[in-house]
Amino acid sequence: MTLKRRSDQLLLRPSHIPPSRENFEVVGAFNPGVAQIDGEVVLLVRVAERPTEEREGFVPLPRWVPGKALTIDWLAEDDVIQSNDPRSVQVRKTGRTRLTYTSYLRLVRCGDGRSVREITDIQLKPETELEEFGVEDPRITKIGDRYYITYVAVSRYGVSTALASTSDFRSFTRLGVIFCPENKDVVLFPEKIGKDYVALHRPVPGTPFNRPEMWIAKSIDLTDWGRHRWLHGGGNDWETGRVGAGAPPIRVDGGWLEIYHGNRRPRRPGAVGTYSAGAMLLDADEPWKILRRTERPILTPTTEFERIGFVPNVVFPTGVIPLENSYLLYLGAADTCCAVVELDKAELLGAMKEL
Ligand code: MAN
Repeated sequence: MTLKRRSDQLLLRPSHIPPSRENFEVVGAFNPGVAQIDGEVVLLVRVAERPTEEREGFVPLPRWVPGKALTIDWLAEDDVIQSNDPRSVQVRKTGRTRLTYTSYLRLVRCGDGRSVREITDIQLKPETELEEFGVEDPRITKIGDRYYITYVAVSRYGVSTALASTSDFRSFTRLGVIFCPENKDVVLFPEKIGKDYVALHRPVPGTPFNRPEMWIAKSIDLTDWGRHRWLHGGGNDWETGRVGAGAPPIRVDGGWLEIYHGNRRPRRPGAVGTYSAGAMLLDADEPWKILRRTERPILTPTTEFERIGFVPNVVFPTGVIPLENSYLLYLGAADTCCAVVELDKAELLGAMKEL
């Protein structure tokens, strides 16, 4: 049984965001990083856009030229392999993946966090050669008086995770790639544990020894990460495909609360498989120890906006704001929209068991 939702609210649809250029359409406004600044909830939303122009017999694949603008590589249809997954194609000659869209990040102000107040022009766009296919899926952690944003950087060199920081959500300082390909779902803990900063990350093994699973690492400066340990590999039926950190961990009684995602291994090859959310409690001082975990997901795709979209049946938690008796959990829905779900605090904490 999933948790009862006190409320769920669709915050943003792609149609709410104007395309950033002519001849492009917004296909997703999803997977938002979440922070509170000056008493207001702000989202850094992943905006995915794709070209609208069509050329008979060709597939348009967007790419940022570092230091310049966005360009489109037109590949002949015969030169690419298309699958059931609309997000990417494979280039026949090289066997490499290209995305059919490109993503950038855009700041949206949400007042008390339950509705959109302003879609701003503040953007974090791809800039470096390691970001040429897009920047995606930001997670935000306030450490001291700065906000640190981990985000996915996609390029011909693979899918890595980079770090940026800001004090005001107007200008951003890029701190470079912190986890090399393939690694995503990186979230930072909001304070040092002992002498170290701590991150959860999710390497994707290239050999079939294992599936994509959650790891934990330490750093003395937030940019050089080491002392890695394996943390969690799924185990229940809803998380047989892949697992990854969702919201940055928050401190609760007895440890750290981590709300993560699990993907059920798809039956059809090329399909994506349902994404659900679960929760785990990590030890306060030794966060590589899982004290308790939810056996069943706390959320599965149930609303129309979670079930129908660019990638159907996805709830992808990316940030949490604690209120007095509840949590506002922010999520990407169906790789298309942003939503916020309110969950009862006691019910969520009580759903985690020693497994
Ligand atoms: C996966 C999905 C996509 C994403 C690519 C690259 O295919 O998460 O949304 O664009 O990886 O990160």
